[in-house]
Amino acid sequence: MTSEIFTQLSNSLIDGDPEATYALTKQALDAGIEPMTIIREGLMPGMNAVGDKFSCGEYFLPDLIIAADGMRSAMELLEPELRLRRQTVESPGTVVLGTVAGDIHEIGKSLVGTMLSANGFKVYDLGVNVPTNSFIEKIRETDANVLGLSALLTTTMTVQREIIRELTEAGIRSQVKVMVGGAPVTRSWAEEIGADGYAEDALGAVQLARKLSGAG
Ligand code: B1M
Repeated sequence: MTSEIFTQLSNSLIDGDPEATYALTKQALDAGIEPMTIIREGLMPGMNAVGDKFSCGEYFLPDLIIAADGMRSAMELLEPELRLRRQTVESPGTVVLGTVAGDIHEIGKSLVGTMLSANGFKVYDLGVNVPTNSFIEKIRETDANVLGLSALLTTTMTVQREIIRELTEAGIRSQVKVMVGGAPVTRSWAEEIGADGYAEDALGAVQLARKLSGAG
């Protein structure tokens, strides 16, 4: 039953049926499946398959948009459940988070934000297509100790590097640890641009933010 529902969930994204995605997510939660397992085993494979079909020209932009609608409707159900599973009481740190300028991919960044909040971090999520100076202003305003930069496009990964340079120019590089992520981002890219860490997924982002905050 469990693997069947994951296949159905994945197919509902591939078939562009957000109502089915919502209903199946609810069914999986009602069956007692952990929200993170639903994301990892059911939803991510579906989104990746949609991305692959887009890459090879089988799917077009409207297909991406409708798949994102399905994923968002599932997240409406899953986010409160993830928050309920909050694991710590004392805040390990403050994170300013956003998707870099020129990039409007939201879902993965928001999932990272939800998981950080669920693990006690104070999170300022600036949204998508965030101008560099907005990151800098928010770090100054909140005294954040971690900056999380998401980028989903090879063309916007380079903005992560620009932001790190701007932090140095603004004289605040030493106050904040920078973690980077997003589908095209790699550990070696993070090293190349002078980031303090790279996380592959939302759970990894929590572990990394804890480490960068000296909490784990
Ligand atoms: Co876009 N898109 N998209 N898209 N899209 C990708 C990223 C792409 C890989 C699809 C493909 O061709 N295979 C491709 C990028 C190719 C490249 O540059 N290498 C692509 C493209 C080309 C584009 C457009 C340029 C298409 C066009 O207009 N011709 C355009 C760009 C718009 C822009 O940003 N300027 C575009 C637009 C869109 C939509 C708006 C339609 C929609 C996004 C809707 C939204 O977010 N509200 C969309 C979607 C849905 C996708 C795919 C299919 C799915 C992304 C997603 O939500 N995944 C994607 C294909 C793919 O990723 N396989 C694709 C689910 C999400 C939970 O995962 O975001 O990877 P993800 O986040 C993960 C990890 O990456 C990580 O943790 C998350 C959870 O595990 N992570 C972090 C993310 N941020 C992190 C930060 C961290 C740490 C970890 O620390 C700070």
